[in-house]
Amino acid sequence: MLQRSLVLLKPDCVERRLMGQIIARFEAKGLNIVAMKMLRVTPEMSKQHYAEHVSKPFYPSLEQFITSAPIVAMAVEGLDVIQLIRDMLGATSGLKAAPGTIRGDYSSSRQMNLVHASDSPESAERELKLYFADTDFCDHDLLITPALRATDEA
Ligand code: FUP
Repeated sequence: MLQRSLVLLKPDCVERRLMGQIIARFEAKGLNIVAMKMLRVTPEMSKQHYAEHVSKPFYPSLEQFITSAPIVAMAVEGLDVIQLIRDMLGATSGLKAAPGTIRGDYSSSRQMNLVHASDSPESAERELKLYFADTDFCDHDLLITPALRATDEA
């Protein structure tokens, strides 16, 4: 099924100048970036984004981190892309993520794990609204789509 996922390149990714390498992995996989912006997450946005974690002991440190420097937010489109990107990221902690995954290759931290991606269609819908207005999306069919998959796969 064609889906969209919210992907965030977190402050550690921006600071470490890994944005290009990580975006390149999504592009090389054949995924379609349909919205993208750099922004600073505010404490209010952090509490909305991480609503399920706000009462947890690690939340203050997580908020301090996610608001510490700019991030890049992207809407990434593709077939079954929500689970696909989660698989590309690997386990939450870079110490546990398998080699070959983004976190497994570039992160050695549980908090500074470089990239966020939505974990379900419901999360994706909620999170995309937090970062993007309807007018931010640039809908376009890539000319190379016929080279990426068969027509009956869509
Ligand atoms: P994920 O869905 O893989 O991004 O991970 P979670 O929703 O479980 O956690 C959200 C963020 O909180 C993660 F990016 C890492 C951070 N975190 C901590 O900093 N400490 C913890 O003990 C657990 C998670």
